[in-house]
Amino acid sequence: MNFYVMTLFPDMVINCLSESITGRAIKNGLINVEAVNIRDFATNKYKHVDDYIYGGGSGMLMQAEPVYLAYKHIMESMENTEKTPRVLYMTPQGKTFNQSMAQEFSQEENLIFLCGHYEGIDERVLEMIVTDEVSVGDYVLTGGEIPAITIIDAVSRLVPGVLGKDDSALYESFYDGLLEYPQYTRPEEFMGKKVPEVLLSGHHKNIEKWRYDMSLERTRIKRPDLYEKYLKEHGDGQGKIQRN
Ligand code: 4G1
Repeated sequence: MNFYVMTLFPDMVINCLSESITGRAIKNGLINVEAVNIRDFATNKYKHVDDYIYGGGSGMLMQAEPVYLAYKHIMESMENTEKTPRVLYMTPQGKTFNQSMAQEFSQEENLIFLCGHYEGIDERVLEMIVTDEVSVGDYVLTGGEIPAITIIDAVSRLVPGVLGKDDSALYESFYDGLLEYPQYTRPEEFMGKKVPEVLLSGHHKNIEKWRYDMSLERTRIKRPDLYEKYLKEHGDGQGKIQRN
């Protein structure tokens, strides 16, 4: 899967995603991340890509032309363009990103991200190229790069082969809409605090039930919104954790 990121800070994107599981996936050729520096497409000799905002007010806006040229460059460099790729504009005006959007995006072969800075981007180029407006939540940021990195991380781990055998526990959390149950590793006792007895019993049925009960209770207490959604989708909580 190919991710293209249009940004004024390409190093920020590449450096983050070159670490950890996404870094391994890049090395293994399972995903490809290309950060395209919008500044490279400035046509003036000072390489500026922003200007004052028509109608007044404070701050600067990213200009349409370099964004459009960066987009054209990506489209021309692309090998398989039977299907025009989705262009995700990272903006607080977008739909809040969630796991089902991650699943949907992971079906695409190419995804293009557009990251704003300053006060945002000239509306005209957005009208021309953006297919989806996506937000990662309601707070003020300095740019769209960290949201793009967040989405690439969440989507990448759904690409077959990206999660290795030792990462497979990561599959479990959130898959059926519940929070993770409490987990423990060695030693059996830490500063007087013991690992719950059932987990040492080797009784797999009891362990599974304990984990399910803890997941359910933890979700009810910490995330009542997710808990209500889970009950609507799975009935009264008599079911089992589904792993796939
Ligand atoms: C008004 C948050 C402005 C921010 C209201 C989540 C935030 C991109 C995101 C802002 C951004 C609120 C995001 C704000 C984001 C232009 C450059 C927009 C940075 C910018 C709640 C600044 N998910 N924010 N404006 O943060 O890009 O994707």
